[in-house]
Amino acid sequence: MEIIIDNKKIEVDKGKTVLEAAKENGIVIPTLCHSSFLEDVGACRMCLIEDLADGKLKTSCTTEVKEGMEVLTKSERVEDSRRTILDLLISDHPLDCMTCEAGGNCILQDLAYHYGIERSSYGAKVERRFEIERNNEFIELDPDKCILCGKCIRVDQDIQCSDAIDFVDRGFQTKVGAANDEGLGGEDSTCVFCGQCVELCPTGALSYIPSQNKGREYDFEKTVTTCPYCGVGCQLELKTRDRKVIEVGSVYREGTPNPYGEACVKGRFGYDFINHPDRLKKPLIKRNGSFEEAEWEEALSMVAERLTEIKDEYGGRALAGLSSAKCTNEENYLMQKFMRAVIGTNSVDHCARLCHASTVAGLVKAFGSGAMTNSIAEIEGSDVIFVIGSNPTENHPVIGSKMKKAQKQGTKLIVADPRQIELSSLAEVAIQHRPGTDVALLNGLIHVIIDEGLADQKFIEERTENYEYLASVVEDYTPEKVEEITGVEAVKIKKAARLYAEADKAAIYFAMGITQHRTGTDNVLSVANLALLTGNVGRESTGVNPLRGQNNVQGACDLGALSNVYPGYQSVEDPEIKEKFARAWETEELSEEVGLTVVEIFKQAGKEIKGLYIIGENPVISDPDQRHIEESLDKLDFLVVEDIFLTETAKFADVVLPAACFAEKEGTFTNTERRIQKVNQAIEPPGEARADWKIISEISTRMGYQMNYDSPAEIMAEIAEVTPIYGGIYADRLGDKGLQWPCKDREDPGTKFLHQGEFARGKGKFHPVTYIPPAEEVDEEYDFIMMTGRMLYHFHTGTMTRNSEPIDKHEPDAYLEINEKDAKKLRIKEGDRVRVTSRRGEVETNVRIGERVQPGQIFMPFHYAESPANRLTNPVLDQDAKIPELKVTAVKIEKVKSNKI
Ligand SMILES: Nc1nc2c(c(=O)[nH]1)N[C@H]1C(S)=C(S)[C@@H](COP(=O)(O)OP(=O)(O)OC[C@H]3O[C@@H](n4cnc5c(=O)[nH]c(N)nc54)[C@H](O)[C@@H]3O)O[C@H]1N2
Ligand SMILES: Nc1nc2c(c(=O)[nH]1)N[C@H]1C(S)=C(S)[C@@H](COP(=O)(O)OP(=O)(O)OC[C@H]3O[C@@H](n4cnc5c(=O)[nH]c(N)nc54)[C@H](O)[C@@H]3O)O[C@H]1N2
Ligand code: SF4
Ligand code: SF4
Ligand code: SF4
Ligand SMILES: [Mo]
Repeated sequence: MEIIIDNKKIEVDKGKTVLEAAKENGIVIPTLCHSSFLEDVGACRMCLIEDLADGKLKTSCTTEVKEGMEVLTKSERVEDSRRTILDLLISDHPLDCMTCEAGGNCILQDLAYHYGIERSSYGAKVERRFEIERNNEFIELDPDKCILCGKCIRVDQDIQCSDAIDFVDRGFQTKVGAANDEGLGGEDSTCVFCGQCVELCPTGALSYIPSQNKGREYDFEKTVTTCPYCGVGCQLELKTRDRKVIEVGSVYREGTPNPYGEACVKGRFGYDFINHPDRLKKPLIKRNGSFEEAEWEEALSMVAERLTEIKDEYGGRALAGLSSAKCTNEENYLMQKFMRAVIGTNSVDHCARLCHASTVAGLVKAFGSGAMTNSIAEIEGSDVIFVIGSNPTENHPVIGSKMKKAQKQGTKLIVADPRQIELSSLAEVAIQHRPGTDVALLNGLIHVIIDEGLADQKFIEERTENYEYLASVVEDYTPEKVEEITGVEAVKIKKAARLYAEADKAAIYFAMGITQHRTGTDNVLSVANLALLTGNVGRESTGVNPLRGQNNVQGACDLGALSNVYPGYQSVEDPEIKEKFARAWETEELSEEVGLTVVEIFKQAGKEIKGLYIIGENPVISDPDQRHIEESLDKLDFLVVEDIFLTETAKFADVVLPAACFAEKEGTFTNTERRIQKVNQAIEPPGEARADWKIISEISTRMGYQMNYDSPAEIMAEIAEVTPIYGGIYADRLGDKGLQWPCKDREDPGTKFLHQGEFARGKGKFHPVTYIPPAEEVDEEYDFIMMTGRMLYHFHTGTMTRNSEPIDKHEPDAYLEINEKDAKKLRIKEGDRVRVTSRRGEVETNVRIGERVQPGQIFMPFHYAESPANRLTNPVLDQDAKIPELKVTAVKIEKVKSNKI
């Protein structure tokens, strides 16, 4: 339709608001309470316009366009009203703009300046009416500066879905407040410090508590880049000054994993590690048992010489490399190329082995591709979401929020987790099965679906194979039998089965609760069976979605940092593929023998393996059976560790090389939905630290294999040539929102969801599996089952989050979760210290009592070097995927010391 704004004719779509129409046509209407992705409430009245039809002033954010409508956005009446509104707003607003944290980043200040209002004509003396709330490490609220626009509340409730804040209604004393008005850090507060409310606040009412003298918004340089923590791949804006990251702002961009500027506490506040004084700044060489600083030249030559010596003496297979899911795609590509083309071994692996190795093994068998089938943006469209062995609100928080949003809008959740996680409380069916019984549970669901005729026969006939075999194997798994194995009531199993099978679009999301078992691959196959049975693959908002963990674990796998495949999952055992890479890389070193995996490398240390090159991994804390890992590292002839900190692992090294972190280099990360996104350099590396791709190239060149890349873009171009799924990925094509593989050539726009019409392997294949119990079960001595995993605030071995001040202050101590009933039996109270012992070792930690875990089970995060969960874990492996059983360990618990407080 046609309307006239400020005497200008404008074409506009029906259903738009006047504000939107104006914005689309470059006409600026000031707003305070509006945001393009939040519901408009017309609260601030700054966006007034004059409607010439009736002469009335209307809020443009809530007024829909009408054919032939004529409005003025800057008439005298409009501008006068705005001035009056601002005057009023400022009448009780403290005018400490000179010292206000929001200075330079305050819409109210900008508007007051624009409308020439220096102080309120109402002459009110601004007195403090409220206390400033600062009872947490991250965010402060100064209610006196609040103009009650409600943006913070809307983003908290509608996007973040934490329902942490609301108006606390006391008439004139109305303000924004958290639970019981006890502040965001209050005991009952549900705030998770994502910072989205701060980002949208148009004044200084909500602000970040700066950990340093941060300066003004206009002093900052700004660089958009990809978050270095989890696989969601949020886009973040690094604000920097004097070579330091000072603050992390939101990026609002359609088509990214976080279009509404979403983030979690780690992405938002976990940046102090970048400028931490302990960052490695110079290479270190160990002499007589202690490290000495060295020049790059000496360190690189030493690494090249020692690796060459070992290779000459024992052959390339005596060396192994661990690549890094923290590093870029380009760096992972170079690392595996170096190990294969220069050293001559396929023993290059990385933490995916401890993570989703079983996913890749299982899904390749079932579908032909191991990646997440669908995209993050499709979450909202699912009718049912089945979350099994994944705790998204803590570990993929932006995805967790999207699930909560979907649930608010009517999507039904099924959650299967031995613990009661946050999503369990929102679930239509919440299942708490015994750890390690997932195959039985999933077979039970499949049994009910077949039994009740709820399977998708058409899909099974047209698109799958091996169904009959599946049907015969699950016949045994009656709900009653499954109840015995899993501890889940038969009626609940039936209810979950019906809910999932009867949905039009049902999606499964899973992670470590499924993969980290000696039956990890079986678990994944069971998940795939369930989806195939009901036709929930190859369509929008359905699928089998492994949530990938590290920021670039998807990319590290894609680019061949795995001991059995070249980039693009091309088998090392296939002679033709080997030939192709030998030609492309101009080398004769390539081996057709599958290399050793992470855990196997340590098992062979001192035997088959003499030297190890570790980039960006900290296995002393992250691998199972710590004592064994330490002994293995000791047995090596030569260890080189390339990291950003002197980690527990680096301490064992002969040479330590200082690496640049994500904020200090260029490249790309691939997120969980297969989206390749840019990593942009914001600051220079500290001291003499260098980007990993440069370090690998230098070592390679010194070993006689030239690597002379000018930039990561040049490496990406080489990747595209040898990696069909990345065939169309070039740095210049990535733009603002990246590209999702498979992307075969420069014209290919990438792929939103997989297996549409046909599976990557042709037909989807059912793989019936039978239930095998975990390797360790409780006995008289070890009478608890310990699960290990993560919590919201910390990341893995803590090098990043525990070196980020506000986060570490908020969550300083190691702990385990135990059920109230067990605590009572053991006579332990909250905060008591206990000793946890397994067949492999013991640790001490503090107790958190609650109902998150069931009796007989405990949960321990593995983030804490002082109480390392992996001192206890069992290195038993899944035979297919070689993933260790990190989720089930038999332990005993003894009280050591009472909590004094
Ligand atoms: N805050 C934070 N976020 C992270 C990380 C981090 O360290 N910290 N790490 C990243 C990485 S690399 C990864 S891989 C992901 C992991 O993300 P998740 O897989 O979500 O993390 P976990 O806490 O290891 O395990 C998930 C859940 O599995 C449950 N579980 C335990 N045993 C079983 C079982 O036998 N069956 C089932 N069905 N469930 C079980 C646990 O109770 C837990 O809630 O997180 C990523 N995101
Ligand atoms: N008990 C138990 N153990 C587990 C798990 C579990 O659930 N339970 N989960 C497993 C899983 S899923 C995973 S993924 C692993 C993770 O295990 P790791 O990968 O070992 O853990 P991180 O702490 O992420 O290690 C990353 C290292 O890279 C460094 N780093 C960061 N950025 C850069 C960079 O740009 N360059 C270089 N060179 N280094 C950099 C960091 O300082 C850190 O030392 O842990 C596994 N271990
Ligand atoms: S920080 Fe996040 S969770 Fe906390 S109140 Fe603000 S939007 Fe809500
Ligand atoms: S705190 Fe900020 S965003 Fe929230 S209502 Fe007040 S002014 Fe608006
Ligand atoms: S959800 Fe993941 S990617 Fe996003 S900010 Fe948090 S840690 Fe970073
Ligand atoms: Mo992981």
